[in-house]
Parts: sequence; structure tokens; C-alpha cells
Amino acid sequence: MDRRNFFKYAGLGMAGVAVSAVSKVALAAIPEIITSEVANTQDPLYPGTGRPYQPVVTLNGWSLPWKMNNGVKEFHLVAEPVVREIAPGMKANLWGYNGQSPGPTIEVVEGDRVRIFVTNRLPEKTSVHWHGQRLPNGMDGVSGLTQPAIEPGKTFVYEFQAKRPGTFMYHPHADEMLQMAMGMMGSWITHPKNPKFMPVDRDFVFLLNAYDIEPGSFTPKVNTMLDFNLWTWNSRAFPGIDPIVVRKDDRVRIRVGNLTMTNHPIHLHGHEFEVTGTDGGWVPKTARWPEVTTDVAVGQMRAIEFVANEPGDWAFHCHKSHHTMNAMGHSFPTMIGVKQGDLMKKITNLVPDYMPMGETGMSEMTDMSEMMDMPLPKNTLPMMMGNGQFGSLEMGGMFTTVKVRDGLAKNDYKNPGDYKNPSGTVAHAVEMDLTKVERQKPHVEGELELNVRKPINHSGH
Ligand SMILES: [Cu+2]
Repeated sequence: MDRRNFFKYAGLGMAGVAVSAVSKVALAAIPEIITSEVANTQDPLYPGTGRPYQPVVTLNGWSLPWKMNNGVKEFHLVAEPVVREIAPGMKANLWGYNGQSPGPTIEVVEGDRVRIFVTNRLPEKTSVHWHGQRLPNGMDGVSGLTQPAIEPGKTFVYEFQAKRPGTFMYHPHADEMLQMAMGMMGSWITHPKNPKFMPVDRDFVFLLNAYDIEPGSFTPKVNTMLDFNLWTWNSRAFPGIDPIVVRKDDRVRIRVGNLTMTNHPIHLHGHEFEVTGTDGGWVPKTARWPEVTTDVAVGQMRAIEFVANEPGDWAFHCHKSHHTMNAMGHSFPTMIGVKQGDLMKKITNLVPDYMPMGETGMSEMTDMSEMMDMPLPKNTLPMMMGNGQFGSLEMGGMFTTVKVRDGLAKNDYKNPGDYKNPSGTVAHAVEMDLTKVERQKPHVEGELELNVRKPINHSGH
């Protein structure tokens, strides 16, 4: 795509994407660098050149425009430090591509000859591995093994044919634990040559990623192996994750790739889906079975498909419950049923930071932070946040909604707001004459021992 065509796209909803100033002399032969500063979901990028395909929508992201050069699709990725918002109220110093983490989605068609320029603006060397692709060994992007690393300030070029249609990822294979912990990754879609192969009405893609950022700081701890405290989709935590908006009766595909260090059982409410694609390609119809949860293991891709025939705001989330929590305190002691009474006043006289919590459950945490009784450290997110039309969702992290609505336009991905439930279809309180609630008394052995813990201690996540 040339610059003129790109601006044509800009008028079609690619707002927020900008061509950055690059020396035209130095880079005369290679595509301009296109970057985005915003982290909201952009409209799909319909191909203006090359073979036709049905584009994907990147959740909280966008697709990278290309330039055709003698029949070769040319892209330009720039590895660079970026400042990203994880959710309103929290920013992070990450590394990514073209202004974003994850980088922009690359979309090509089966059989396309693809040339990708990779410029390194990081303070250390890098490489790009094209996860899942069939390609010549020397294009596989494993620094040291298949190529020399790309030194800071240098540009390398990768070239191969996109042989197999499907869902792929890209990420560094140089200092990869650090570089992925800093957010370097992106999605890659190879569309089938025949646009009528397994057609869907809406096709979404995102990557599962995770960060360990101490409340009050901005840079991920890069040596964390398992105890991450921010579980994100495309580097966003709920309520920073956009809803997946679909029209009633649309056939919907959602492609998920996992570049965290643990598995994620991804769960959809209100519908059954089938896993139609894996890293290995498309699943034949006879080999599919219905699911409402699919586990996406580390380094795997899954494409799920369903017909969105039930209107509503349906929860869509990782089913590991601590992955739908944000940074605050996973290390609190369980206080359910521990009578605290006016103990708090007495203790705060001695230990000003002490805050008892969780006597009736964790919900009171959300209520407390709302009442501003609980000031958060700077630059972090409440453990559970996000409000719906019926109150607090008590969720964070890997959570969003699939919003199924009647009568949306074909290309309308705008948030339609809260679902208006038909009358008589919402769970509600009933008035009944029942005896007073009697709970079993908890079993307590011996004397209670009091351990004072401060909620701002975040070690051991
Ligand atoms: Cu998870």
C-alpha cells in the first residue's frame, strides 16, 4: 500500500494511526513506518491491494498496512520502547512494535510472497521469530541459530512465502524471556487463498500476555517466572479490554494466542463454540466437538467459532479466577468469618497502615476502594474493578464481554452500551417469609493469633 492509499484507509476508521517522520532518503526503498498511539480496537483493514480476504479485528489493536512491491507484500516492523495504558489509571513502560504492545497484526493471504523489514530501536539486540510458519530455516528468526541478532539501530529483512493459512504469532527469539516480559509480540493471520473457505461474519484476534509490575512502578519485572500480577489480553486488563461486539446470528471467530508462562482456560457464557483452528491448521468438521471452555496452553493458538444467537452481554474470560483479578494483593490472609469488630481502630493506633479486610468476603475490598477508605498506591489498578448496569463486576484482568445485538450494521464494532433485558428475564429478589438466616459457627481452635499484614506488601505474587 502506498501513502496515498494509506490515507484513504485513514478516512475509513483507522483514526489514531499515523505515519511517523522517517528520513525518506535513508529509507527510500523500504515501506514507511506506520505507528499507532491509541489502544482501542480499530476497524478492520480492508485490503486495497493484493488478493481479497475477509480481514480480522484486533482486540485493542490494529492491522499493519503494507506496500506492494513487484508482487511482494512489504511490511515494516519497528521494535521500540513504548508507553502503554494497561487500563484507565495505569500506564506501563513496555517494549513493542510500531508504537504498540502487542505490535500490529500482520494479515496476508496464503501463497503471498512477504517481505518484512525489522528495525531495532531497542537498547539491545533482537530478532523476530514467525511462530508456526513454514519457511526457510534462515528466516525463522532464532538469533545465533538461524541468523545473527539484529543489533540496535540496524534493520534486517525477512522474506518468505506464507504457505499455510491459519493463525500465527510473532515474537523475539533473542533475550526472549526479557523481551516477551516487556511486551514484544504480535499476531499474524494468513487468510485462505479462497475467501469462501470457512467464512465468518466477524473475526477477532488477540494474544494472552502477562506482566509483573509492582504497584507504584511502571516497568515490568522481567525475571518473573510464574507470579505475574497483571493478566492481560493484548496488554490490556479489564475494564481496559474492549467488548467483542457482534450482530445477532453472526458467525463469529475468535483467535487467541498464548504468550504467557501458563495455560488459560478461555470461557464463553451463553453459547457453545467449536475449536476450528490450532497452530497446526484448520480442524476438519468431523474432528470438532462443542465446548464452552477451551484451554490455551503456552505457545498455542486456538480459533473458536460460534453462532451468536443469544442477545445479551455475555461474559468472556479466563476461568483461572486469579487471572480475573488485578495487581492488588493475592497474598492476603483469608479473613472470612474472622470477627474484627473495633479491632481495626485499636490496631491503627499502633500500626497506622494496618487494614483489616475480607471479613465477609472480598467484595468489601471493592466497596472500600470506592468509598476511598483504601487509597491505592500510584499507578496500579484495584484488584477487582469494572462496573455493569447492575453494580460492580468484581473482575479485572483477562475479562471482557461478548455483546450480541440485533440490527447492527455489518461493520459496526462500536460498543452498543448495556444490554436491555426483556422484562421478566433478570434474576431478582423475591419477598418470602423465611426464618432468620442461620449460619454455622466456624470452628476455632485455641486462641486467635494476630499477624499484622499490610495490604501494600506485594511480594510473592
Ligand atoms: Cu488465565
